[in-house]
Amino acid sequence: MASRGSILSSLNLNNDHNVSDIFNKNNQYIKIFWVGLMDGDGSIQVNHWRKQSLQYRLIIKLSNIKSNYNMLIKVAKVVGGTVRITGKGADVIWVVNKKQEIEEILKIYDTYPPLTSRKICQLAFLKTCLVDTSVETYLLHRKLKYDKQLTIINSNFYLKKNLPSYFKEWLSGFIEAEGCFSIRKSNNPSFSIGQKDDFYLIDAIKQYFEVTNKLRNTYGKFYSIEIYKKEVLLKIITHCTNYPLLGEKLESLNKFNQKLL
Ligand SMILES: [Ca+2]
Repeated sequence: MASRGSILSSLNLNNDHNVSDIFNKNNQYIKIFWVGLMDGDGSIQVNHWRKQSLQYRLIIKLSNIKSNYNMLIKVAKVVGGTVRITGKGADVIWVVNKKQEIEEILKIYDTYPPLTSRKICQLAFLKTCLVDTSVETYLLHRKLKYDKQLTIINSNFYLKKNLPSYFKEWLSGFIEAEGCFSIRKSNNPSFSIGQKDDFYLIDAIKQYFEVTNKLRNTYGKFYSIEIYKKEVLLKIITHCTNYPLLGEKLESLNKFNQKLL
């Protein structure tokens, strides 16, 4: 058995390296998680001020509960931006208004692009307006903001066959935004997730968790899956343990987990 002293010295030897390693890994995780969270609950906005100048904004608005607040603080520490309580205390928002800070944050998207067609369009529009800051260009392109959405959807049809390398981390951010762990008393526990327009994303998630039920197209162009099978639910829980949820959904996952076991 190793003596106490040798264990301590070997720990010390690796300590600095490990701490910075874990720190970097964690930061990387938060960045990709943020991309997924933005895809579900965020908004990339450009507005004009009295037709004189352009204003840029990244924003995530959530219900103001402690877990969401803490999550957005974590995001702000790694990604940037600030966290504020609004809506007479009902909402917590993460927001960035400064052009320079936005440009810095957009570098994350260079490595980890958004995956929803809507966010891809919003990002392209923002980039156009950051380069050409005239209100005329803004007004012209605003009308065309979502023109390429259908093309994007079609070109991603087989996303499931070629998942991006950051899909797992992204998915946890997206589940935090759009997933639903249902533990209604009358029903069996279920997990559901859906998205408007983006068939390819729900299809990719379906494949990733090896879900066998059919993808639902309940109303209009909203695509979703609802899972009751315990085997698959356990797979989802395992995923969300390895790639942790960070806000309100972490709480509902914990309750869900207790119900399921
Ligand atoms: Ca949501």
